[in-house]
Amino acid sequence: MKCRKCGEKASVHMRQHKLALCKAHYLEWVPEQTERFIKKYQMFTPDEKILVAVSGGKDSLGLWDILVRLGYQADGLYLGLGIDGGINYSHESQRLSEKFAAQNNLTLHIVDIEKEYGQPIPVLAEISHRGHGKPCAVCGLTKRHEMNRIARDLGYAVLATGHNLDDEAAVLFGNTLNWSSEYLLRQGPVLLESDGLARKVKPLCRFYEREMTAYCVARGIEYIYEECPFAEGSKSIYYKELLNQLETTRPGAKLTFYLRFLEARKSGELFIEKDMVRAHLHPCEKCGQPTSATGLCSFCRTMEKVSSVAAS
Ligand code: Q46
Ligand code: ZN
Ligand code: ZN
Repeated sequence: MKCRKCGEKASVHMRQHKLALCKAHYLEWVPEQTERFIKKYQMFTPDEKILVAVSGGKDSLGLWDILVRLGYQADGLYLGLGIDGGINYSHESQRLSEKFAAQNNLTLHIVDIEKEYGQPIPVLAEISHRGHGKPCAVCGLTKRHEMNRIARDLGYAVLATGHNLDDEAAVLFGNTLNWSSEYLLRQGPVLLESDGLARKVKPLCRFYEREMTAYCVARGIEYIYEECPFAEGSKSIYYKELLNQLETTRPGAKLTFYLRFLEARKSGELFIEKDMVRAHLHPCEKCGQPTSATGLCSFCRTMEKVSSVAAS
């Protein structure tokens, strides 16, 4: 297979685009495409400050690298979750995030959940009895809360995450199986700012996971290969496997599934947005972030529970 641009030996072949590229042209193509998506979905402009949620994995480090190469003002945020899982997961992912920031002279904000809230995520989950023995519910809640808090406190207009097409297609698949219209309405490359929350964007949402791996390898970015140990056996991994089977026989199926959804939603074929009753949001009495609950938001309620158990 030859590179479409220069005729040299191709190193990456993207069957869904019927496109093969050599390493040098692939490293140009990825940022060009990202820039195209940023503009198409009106994610942000060069004068907006972007906070990239960095986990030490290929997607978030790849995203940070691409945004900086494109000339955007992008700083990183690493959340220390305190997850070990026998592989020193948090420690290793923090080390690689810090290494990337130092090598590229970038600003990385670090929030250590244990220092901030007294316990690492697995213990917070255990004490609060949320999530049926898995820390993911408390972890997700905490990550969202902390990302919003840091973005607001440090004045970032936009919060960027490294979700790729495989992630987005798996979420879409799950939401479609359940016909979760509320979630389907909110899923997309951009979630606009509201009630003091920063805009959330996913600039990599049209790249396959393996394309991000190829990008990081070609760029020489060192990233953590292991997934969080608690991700094992999750529904999203199962959905990804199903979609990969589909993709093997029908190259491009994942991309079509996601893009057609975005088109259908935009054209109003799927849901009539104005008919959806939006929950009334007001600021949490403790942290000020918007919530539909009365009094405290679910993060603050969880933390109150943790401190009352710890005090008893
Ligand atoms: S939610 Fe669950 Fe992830 Fe948190 S505990 Fe690990 S797997 S990191 S995306
Ligand atoms: Zn080439
Ligand atoms: Zn709160």
